[in-house]
Amino acid sequence: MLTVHHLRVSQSERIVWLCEELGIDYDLKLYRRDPFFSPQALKDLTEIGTAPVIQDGNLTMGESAACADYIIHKHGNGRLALPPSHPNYADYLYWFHYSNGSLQPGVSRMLTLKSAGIDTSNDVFKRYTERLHQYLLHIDNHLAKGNKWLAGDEFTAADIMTVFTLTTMRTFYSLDLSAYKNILPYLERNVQREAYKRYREKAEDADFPLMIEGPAPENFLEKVRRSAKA
Ligand SMILES: N[C@@H](CCC(=O)N[C@@H](CS)C(=O)NCC(=O)O)C(=O)O
Repeated sequence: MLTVHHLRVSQSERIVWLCEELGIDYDLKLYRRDPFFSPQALKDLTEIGTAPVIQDGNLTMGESAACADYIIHKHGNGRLALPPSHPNYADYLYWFHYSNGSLQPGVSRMLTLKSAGIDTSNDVFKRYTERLHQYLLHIDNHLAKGNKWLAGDEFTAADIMTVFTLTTMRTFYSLDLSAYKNILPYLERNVQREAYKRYREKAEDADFPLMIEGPAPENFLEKVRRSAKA
């Protein structure tokens, strides 16, 4: 039986959502942040200690893109990936990898710079702010061309990989998406999916805001820091 280890309010939501979309059997283990990073039980599973982690027989593996690919091909008969014979195969590959190769690092970098207290008038901060805008605009422009999903007409794992950064991740870095008029309805389409709703219930993330509105959501990090000081 496949086991999925999910840290609440984290990028492991992708893997729970994926399993729900595929309709496969899996055992879900839930963890809470302690207070911000992984709790010890999750840290003990891999050398890096981050979520997601999956276990399947003798295998224990992290990295959300690797976990997604593994589950799709080992347990999902390749569903939610496009095969090389599909006309949109390259789009699928591109957007699947863009999520963790460019977009997620783009937001994480801003989070790191801000957490380190960098002056926002600093040239490095300005350059990476502009780069993040490019990353988001790139998605927005692609959706504006009539692409319902990132790989075209079909919903795929490329969407599952991307939505975390445009939603839940915004609670760690208060990203304002108001300017991206095609991303917002795209997010709405994703969260309306029955499998997404099931992931939220099963992962006990349903009390957490969806974060699909334009204005920047409240910063979780600040909240944790404030409650630690109180
Ligand atoms: N590139 C990795 C990143 C994993 C990662 O940083 N996960 C975060 C959750 S968003 C985490 O586990 N944070 C807790 C910690 O670092 O202790 C992936 O895609 O799985």
